[in-house]
Amino acid sequence: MDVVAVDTIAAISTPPGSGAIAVVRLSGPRATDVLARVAPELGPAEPRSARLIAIRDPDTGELVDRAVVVVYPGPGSYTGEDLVEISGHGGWLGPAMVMEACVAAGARLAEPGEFTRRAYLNGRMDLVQAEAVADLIEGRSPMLRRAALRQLDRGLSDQVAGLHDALVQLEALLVHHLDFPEEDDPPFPVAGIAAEADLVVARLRRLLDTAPEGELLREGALAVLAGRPNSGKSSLFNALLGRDRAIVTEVPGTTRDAVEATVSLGGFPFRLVDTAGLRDAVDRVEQLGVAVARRYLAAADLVLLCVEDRGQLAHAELEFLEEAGRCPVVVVWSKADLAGEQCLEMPAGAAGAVCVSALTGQGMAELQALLPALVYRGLVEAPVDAPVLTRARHGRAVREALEEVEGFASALREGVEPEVASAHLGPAETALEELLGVITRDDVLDRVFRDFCIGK
Ligand SMILES: Nc1nc2c(ncn2[C@@H]2O[C@H](COP(=O)(O)OP(=O)(O)OP(=O)(O)O)[C@@H](O)[C@H]2O)c(=O)[nH]1
Ligand SMILES: [Mg+2]
Repeated sequence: MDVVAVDTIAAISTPPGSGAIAVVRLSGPRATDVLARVAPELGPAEPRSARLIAIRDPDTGELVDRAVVVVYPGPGSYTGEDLVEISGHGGWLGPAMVMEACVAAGARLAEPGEFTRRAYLNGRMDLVQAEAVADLIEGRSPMLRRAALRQLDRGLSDQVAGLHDALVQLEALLVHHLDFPEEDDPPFPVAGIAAEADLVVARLRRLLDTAPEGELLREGALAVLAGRPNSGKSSLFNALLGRDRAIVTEVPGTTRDAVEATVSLGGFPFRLVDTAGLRDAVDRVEQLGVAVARRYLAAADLVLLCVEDRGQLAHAELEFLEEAGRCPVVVVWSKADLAGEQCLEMPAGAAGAVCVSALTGQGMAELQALLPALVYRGLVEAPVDAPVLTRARHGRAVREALEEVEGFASALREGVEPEVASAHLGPAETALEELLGVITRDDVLDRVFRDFCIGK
């Protein structure tokens, strides 16, 4: 655990640059002292009420800015400590000067995420909620934001805490069983305890099932456009993005390098990649492009195979579908405006097939609805507020708990002494406690807060 925070920290909490307002935040035991030094005319400040006041250099008394200040006394503040917000004029210089004044008055520069880290250390939120704060700031898709807001509201925390309670309850049943005099029938036969454990296993598994898609929610699913040269990949790429990002020409082999852009489809994040048309290129640059395309394809979460020809699928395309197994491949019958309604049936091995015209927009809505359904399956169907595991850390902890409880249930069934079987429950509880940050090592904390911006 961290040592008790004694420093008073300061940071500019708004993004740098021109803007109407910039907020400098102070937190720590001396926050109000620092404020008194940079705002000498303030006098005693009423908690949580806004005052317009001159901000001055504490050494020279020179006017630095006029700002609105609010004092949030601990322990009811965001950080749990005395917290001050100084909302001054935005811009390149002003906020930095207010910040300098605060440092001259005794505050030190905050590290990334240090405000939220203090909130966590002071019990204002658990680790899962702190992570949600980071996702709210960084998240670029509506669905991640929704999951993060729900997580901040303790959605995931409550679920994990509930599972932890269930484990404690299992232990209690076991103790009750062991305490019972041998001559009587125990109220909780071992088989009954094993059945209770199965229920916990099922709950843990349901939660763990959200992990692969939940993690994609943070990173964006890698959707790669592939197909023969001139099949309309770049046109589709642009149509999905809603802007002309990739070059389109009638010359086969136009795209040579991979072009990547992020886009939100149905609220779900995708990293869309346009690639060089797959063929045995003679041109050296194009050959390299094809190699890059293949690397992307190997890592893809989803492939959009653009096919212009309504005749037979080419050998390479068929081969491609056969190899696909690892991730879903959607066949996009491209240039539908030229081909009319003549779309083929879904080829074997494809996860879907849609007739699309990047030119007229025909089929685009259908395609845009299909893609999230293929990649984010469970999340698309799940109730809006269902908690989601969005980080590898979450998945590891829940998997560990799951394996231990499974071990517990099967040990009981195999006739292992209940005292011995119960050794599985401790580690399962610990895994969930670590997930919530009830017990946490500093290196885990460092990793969680490393990605925060300064001032949060
Ligand atoms: N009529 C019509 N033409 C299209 C459509 N999509 C693409 N095209 C045309 O087809 C040609 C090739 O389009 P691109 O999008 O560059 O195809 P590509 O697959 O990226 O080609 P490469 O990068 O060379 O592999 C261009 O002349 C486009 O204008 C469409 O939906 N309808
Ligand atoms: Mg192209």
